[in-house]
Amino acid sequence: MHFERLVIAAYRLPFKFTKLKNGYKAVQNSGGLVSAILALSENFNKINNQAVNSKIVWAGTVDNLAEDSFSKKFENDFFDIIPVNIPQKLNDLYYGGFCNDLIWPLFHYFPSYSVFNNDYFKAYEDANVKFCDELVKVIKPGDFIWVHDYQLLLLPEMIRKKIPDATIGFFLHIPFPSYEIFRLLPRPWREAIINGMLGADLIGFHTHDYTQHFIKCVKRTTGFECRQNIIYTSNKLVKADAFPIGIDYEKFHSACLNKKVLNEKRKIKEHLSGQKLIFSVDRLDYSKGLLLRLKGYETFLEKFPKWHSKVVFNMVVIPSRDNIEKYKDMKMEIESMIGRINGKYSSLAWRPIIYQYKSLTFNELIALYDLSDVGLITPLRDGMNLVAKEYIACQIENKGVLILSEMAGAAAELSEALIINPADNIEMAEAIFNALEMKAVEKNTRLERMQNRISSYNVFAWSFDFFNQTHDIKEQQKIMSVRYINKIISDKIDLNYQNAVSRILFLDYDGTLVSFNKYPELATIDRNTLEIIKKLAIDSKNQIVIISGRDREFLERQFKHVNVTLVAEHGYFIKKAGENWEATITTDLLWKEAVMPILIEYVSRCNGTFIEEKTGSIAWHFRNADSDFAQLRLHELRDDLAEIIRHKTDFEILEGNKVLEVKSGKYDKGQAAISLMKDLHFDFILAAGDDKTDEFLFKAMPDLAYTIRVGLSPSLAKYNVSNFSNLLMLLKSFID
Ligand code: GDG
Repeated sequence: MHFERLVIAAYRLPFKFTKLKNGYKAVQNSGGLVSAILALSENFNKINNQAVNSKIVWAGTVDNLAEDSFSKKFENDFFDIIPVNIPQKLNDLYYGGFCNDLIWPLFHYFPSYSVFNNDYFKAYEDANVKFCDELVKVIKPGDFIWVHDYQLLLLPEMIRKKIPDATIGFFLHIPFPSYEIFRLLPRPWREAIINGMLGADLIGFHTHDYTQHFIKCVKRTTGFECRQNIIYTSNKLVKADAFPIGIDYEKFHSACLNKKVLNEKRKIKEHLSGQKLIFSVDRLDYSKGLLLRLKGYETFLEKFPKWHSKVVFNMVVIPSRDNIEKYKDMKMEIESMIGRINGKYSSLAWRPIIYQYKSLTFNELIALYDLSDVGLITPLRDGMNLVAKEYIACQIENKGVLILSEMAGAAAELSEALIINPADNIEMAEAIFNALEMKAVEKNTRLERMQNRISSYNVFAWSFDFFNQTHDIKEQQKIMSVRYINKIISDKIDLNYQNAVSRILFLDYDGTLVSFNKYPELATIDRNTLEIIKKLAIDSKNQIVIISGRDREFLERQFKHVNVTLVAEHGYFIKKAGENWEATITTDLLWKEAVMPILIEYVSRCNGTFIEEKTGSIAWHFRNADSDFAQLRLHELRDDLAEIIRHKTDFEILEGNKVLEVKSGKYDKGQAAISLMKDLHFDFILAAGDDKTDEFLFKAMPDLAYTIRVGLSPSLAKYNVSNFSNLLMLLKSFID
């Protein structure tokens, strides 16, 4: 498979627009993502062996473009630029509102800062639609669409709806929170976000933890099965995985020795006059833990007076959102705390904190990274934190020590840093002391390991990895789709059906003819489906068999007056049309006495589960329980039951869709089906089912049978359909 062109969608375009006399000029920023994308595109062109390099398409918003210029075409040597126009009012509700007043604080574990406003969500949807509208105008077959970050969580699904076979990757740059936080979102928003993201083929996060949180949220929100980071949605496989973003290591490393940086370093050294330097740089934001960092530094000054006059802390805060009350207050608090600490500890010759509220030039930043003895990076939450990696890359002239918060995604990779809890001021104070006192050998060993790691998994390796994994999941989807019933196969089945003179159709009930309901008794058959079954059953060439794990009464109620054969309790009972129920076996059910108390115990040990007792079996349903917790209890329950099976061999365990059933071991759906076909000749056989219990049915079928598994799971069946409505379409085609 070839990806021929890269299409990036991110909230902000990495271009500055300069107004010229007759239009605008777009100047490219030199951020890590831009470099990575350029390298990735080169790789695309190499893989695809293209003579002419195709340009990368980049869609995003711009600040200073006049409205009438949005329809113009902007391009440079590498990019086709698609400016997305989000009118100011909409942007305030979308970006200022849903993104930054809700998702940002919530996903960074500040629920009390989150603002829940219905207008915000509507604006969020509208803005994502605007992105989608612009993108579908330019997307071509063979494109690889890469959507970035929390401003565009709904976009993958929107694109998928318009272009079903598009290749879409999504990467989240901020943390994905645990379900306990995520569930604070109103249910429709939660569902929209999860389904929006699942529109992608591959979903990337910075860490394994964020990936696991996401998977848990998927399970809780949609009920989809997930195995080894693969999510089995109703119509395709989606992979979620960790891709810790890297930096352009060489760019930072080599910059330390460039002339301008050397000049900056000289100026800083003159200013320092031999004092040790602690450095931090962050955007003004509550997630960065600025006040707690000051508290930790103050504790250090208190506990270790020998360092007074010998160390300065250069705290750089990059201006951000300071027109908003919350940020304004935070800035004032920071400045008053700095004033207090400086007031308390300063002397004529020494100020313990040098505070700058401004941006640095690239050269100033590199000089400070290299010269500082301690990098103090202590966010309360951070998706990754690139500053930590850049700091490590820039330790050349003066080898320093990184103190890093365990709450930053980067902590997972930079384990040789001094890892601290940002809320523990004593731990932070001691870490500063240890860093300042650390021997050169230890510093070097720690640095070398971290430098090796981040220089090899750099931003280029990161983007290639993402690209390759997208390719892999696409391949896996292809393998699955070979088994799907497509138009050609369904036409062939239909033709064979029409030509046959004697047919038998075995149809499972739950998940096959009806979708699942929270409570089994509410999963009743709908009128349209029943009409299809009735029409099939009227045809004298047909024998229709409803073959289910349900009890006799339920099936009879659903198919009253319909000319079908009913098989209840997985084959224990059979009722031919117009006849009475018959038991297929005689079995002793004494095992129930031993099993029932165990299942009752598991109902109380796992909230949301319940028992359904039938004549020949007992089922433990866990559809309504927390899926991970239920899985744990399921393992334990299997063990407990295995213990009894060792002594009593007359029952077996059957696992269906979110249900464990204990039944006598002497019958199954396969045997029931065989008994119904005995001594009869059929030239058309179809068997459809959705779970493990139907595998017995598939296994028992002769070669000529069309066996169909509803859903995406691997199966003995010859074919899959993605959901029960696709199966109904096939059945309907027989009578049409
Ligand atoms: C998101 C996630 C995740 C900072 N101050 C100056 C300056 N910077 C540059 C740094 C660094 C970047 O800004 C900040 O790095 P972050 O990691 O905080 O990145 P963000 O884009 O803000 O945040 C974050 C990241 O995405 C990547 O996935 O790590 O967790 O929140 O590159 O060098 N650059 C210059 N002057 C400054 O004053 N020149």
